[in-house]
Amino acid sequence: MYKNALIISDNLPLCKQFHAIIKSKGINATQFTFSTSPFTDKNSFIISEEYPVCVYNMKDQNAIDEIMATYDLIFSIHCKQIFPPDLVSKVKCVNVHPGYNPINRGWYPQVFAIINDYQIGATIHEIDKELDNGHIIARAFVEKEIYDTSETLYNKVIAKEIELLEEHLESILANSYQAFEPESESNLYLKKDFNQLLHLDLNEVTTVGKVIDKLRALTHGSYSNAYFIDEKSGKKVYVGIQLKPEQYERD
Ligand code: 0FX
Repeated sequence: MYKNALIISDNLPLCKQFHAIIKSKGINATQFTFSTSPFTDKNSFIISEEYPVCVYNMKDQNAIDEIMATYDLIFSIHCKQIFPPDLVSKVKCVNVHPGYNPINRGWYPQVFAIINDYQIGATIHEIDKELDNGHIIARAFVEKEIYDTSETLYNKVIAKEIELLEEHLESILANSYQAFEPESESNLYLKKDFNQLLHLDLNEVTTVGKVIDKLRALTHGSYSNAYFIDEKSGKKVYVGIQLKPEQYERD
């Protein structure tokens, strides 16, 4: 049984869910510490009174040394920092990934799943020296619909991540799970690949289907993603899409 687990994250809602799972299962053989990256304001990252949040910068060797000396298990729950090789080879590090590995490795998986018509889901895996690549502890698909946007699909993936955590947390803490190697066929997208999608070329010749797919892949709540340039002002004009499947009423 791992005794001292560190959770490092830049995603507050997910950490709150993680905290709720610990509470609901009454786990007390493992001590948990929550932390963020320097990217996130720790003062607004409030989980509960009993869990003060610290900050770890993975580029700071002193922080890495402290982590290695203190914790025997680390969870990355949407942590925006890359874990250094030294850390992942010495301490068990587990990542909760919003994609189905190895189909959806990397950044904003649901965006690329819509654009490329890949299946998608969620994965809990061990961290190795490559991105979203380690042995798989648990994974599951979600249903992707032709009317999903990035946001609606993301919400299904997050719900699946929470389901997987609920199901597998105890076996991870007890180190009693069976992990397996991911298949070799994989897709990896980075932040720069997402950024390259954003500028819409008004003269591009394509199909209506591809335009709809691109716009729904880039429609996510209030984020300003896809844009074209207004030639008159030189300003960006942001574009989103609304998809409304017909509601059937049975006689
Ligand atoms: O925390 P997270 O959901 O996850 C992201 C990556 O997708 C994941 O692969 C990585 N392991 C993790 C560290 O970071 O990211 P987020 O809360 O910044 O964004 C959530 C969704 O919001 C994202 O999937 C797409 C959408 N989004 C986000 C931003 C910042 C946009 O559509 N536009 C944006 O500018």
